[in-house]
Amino acid sequence: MSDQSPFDVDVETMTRFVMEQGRKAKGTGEFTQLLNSLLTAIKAISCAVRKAGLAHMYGIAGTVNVTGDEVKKLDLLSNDLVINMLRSSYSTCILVSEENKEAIIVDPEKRGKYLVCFDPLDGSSNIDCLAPIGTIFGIHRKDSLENPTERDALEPGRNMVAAGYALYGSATLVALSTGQGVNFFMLDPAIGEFILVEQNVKIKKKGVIYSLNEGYAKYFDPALTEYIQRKKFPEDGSAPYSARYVGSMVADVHRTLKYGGIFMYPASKKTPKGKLRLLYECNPMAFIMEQAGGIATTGTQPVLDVKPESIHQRVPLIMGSPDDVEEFLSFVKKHQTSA
Ligand code: AMP
Ligand code: P6P
Repeated sequence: MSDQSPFDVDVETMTRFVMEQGRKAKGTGEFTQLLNSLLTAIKAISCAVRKAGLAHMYGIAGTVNVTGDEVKKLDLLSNDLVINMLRSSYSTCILVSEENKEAIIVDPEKRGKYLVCFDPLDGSSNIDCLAPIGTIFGIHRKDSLENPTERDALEPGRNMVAAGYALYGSATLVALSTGQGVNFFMLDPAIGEFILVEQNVKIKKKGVIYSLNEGYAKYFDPALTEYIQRKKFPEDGSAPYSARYVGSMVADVHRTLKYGGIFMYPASKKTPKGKLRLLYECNPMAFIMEQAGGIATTGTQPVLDVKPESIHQRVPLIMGSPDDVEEFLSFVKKHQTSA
C-alpha cells in the first residue's frame, strides 16, 4: 500500500477552522454564519473569475459605479453574490459596497448584528489582462440597532471585529483576521474548500521592495520624492530596493505581507486624499497589516483611527514593514519641520 495517501482525511478546512473559533468564542453562531456565507460568495466569484473568458463575462457591463469607473460584468456578478449571500446569512444589518452609491439596509426579517463593508472585485481594471484581482471585506459589530441607517456605517476601522481579503491569482487565497492574528487559506478546487496553509502570519520588520505608481511622480510631494530617491540611490552603501507594482491593491498588499517592504497610494497633487477608499479597501487591509505586525498610516495618522465622514471617503495609504513605514514617516517629519 503506497504511503502517499491521496486524501488528507482530517484536513483543516476554513469552514472547520471558523467553527472551532466560534466554539471557543462561545457566541450565538451568527458570526460563524456570516463568515461561512461570505466564503460561499468568494468561492463563486473565484469560479466566475476563472471562467470569465469562456463565459464572455469580460468587457464593459455598460454601467459606471459610484467612482465613475466603467463597471465590467464580473464586478456586477461579484457584487450581487456578496450581497445575496450576506443578506441570506441572517447576520447582517448594513452592507456598504464599492459598487453601491448608498448603504444597503438589510430587511428587518433577515437582519443580524453585523455591518460589512466590502469591495466585491477590487482591481477590476485588470480583469481583461488576467492580472490578479481580489475581494476585500471588513466586519463591524452593531448591537441593538433599531433602525439602522447609512450613518451607522461610519465607524473607525479600529472597531472592526474581523477583516480580510480573497486574492484571485495563480491560486485563490483568503487572508482572514478576527483579531487574533492573520491566517491564510488556499482554495483546493478538487474539494471546493479553503485549506489552512499559514497560521499567525507576520510581516518582516524591514523589506527590500517598494510599491507605488511612479507614473505620478510629477505630482509627488517633496518628502515622497526624496524617500523614493533614497530607495533607488541608497546613501548607506546598501543595495537599492526593487520596484513592484501590479496596480491591483490586493495583489500589491498580499505581496507586501508575504515578502515585506512598503505599499503606497499616497496623497499627491493629483489625488490630494489618495485614491483608495477608507471603509472597504484601506481599513480592512490596515486591520490585516497591523495584526501581522505591520504599520498602516495615512501619512498623518493610523488608518484605523480615521473617523469616517462618508461611506466612499478616500484616504492616503502607506503600509507595510514597520521599519520601512517608519523610515518614510521620518521623511514626512523632516519636510514638515523644514517647511
Ligand atoms: P456571535 O454571537 O456569533 O455574533 O459572536 C460574538 C463575537 O464572538 C463575534 O463578534 C466575534 O468577536 C466572536 N466570534 C464568534 N464566532 C467567531 C468565530 N467563528 N471566529 C472568531 N471570532 C468569533
Ligand atoms: P492606479 C484598482 O483600480 C485600484 O482601485 C486598486 O486596486 C489599485 O491599488 C489602484 O486602483 C491602482 O490605481 O492609479 O495606480 O491605476
